[in-house]
Amino acid sequence: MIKKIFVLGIIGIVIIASIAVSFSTTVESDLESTTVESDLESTTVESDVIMPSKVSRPGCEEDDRCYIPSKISIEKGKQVTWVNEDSAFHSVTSGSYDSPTTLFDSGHLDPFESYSITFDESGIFDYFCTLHPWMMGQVVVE
Ligand SMILES: [Cu+2]
Repeated sequence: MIKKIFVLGIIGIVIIASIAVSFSTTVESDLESTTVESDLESTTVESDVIMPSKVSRPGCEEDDRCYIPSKISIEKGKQVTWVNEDSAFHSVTSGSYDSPTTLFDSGHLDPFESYSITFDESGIFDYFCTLHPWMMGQVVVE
């Protein structure tokens, strides 16, 4: 009799343990799926200006499409976000290739990397890509 109770007890523990294990895996997989979702959200950065594909070769300057749009007008205090949609590195660097300034410099942006700056002063800000001198753009802050 005691042996029977003991065996039943063990079976009970095994059942409870397996329920607990399956419950915890459910929780884990839920956590994983939420992580994946938030990763997807973080990759969709809202861009104001993009570097389109194939601008690492000269030619885009002919129809002003190295940065799209190549000229953007914003209000003072607003932010501009650039997204590199090309498969090559690019930069957003203040000034021009012949006379760069130290106002801002994104450094080399990886494909699909973004860069944002808030403009607190009005003015016309030229910028270019340090890797591709023909890539030029302008931010007009009003
Ligand atoms: Cu470039």
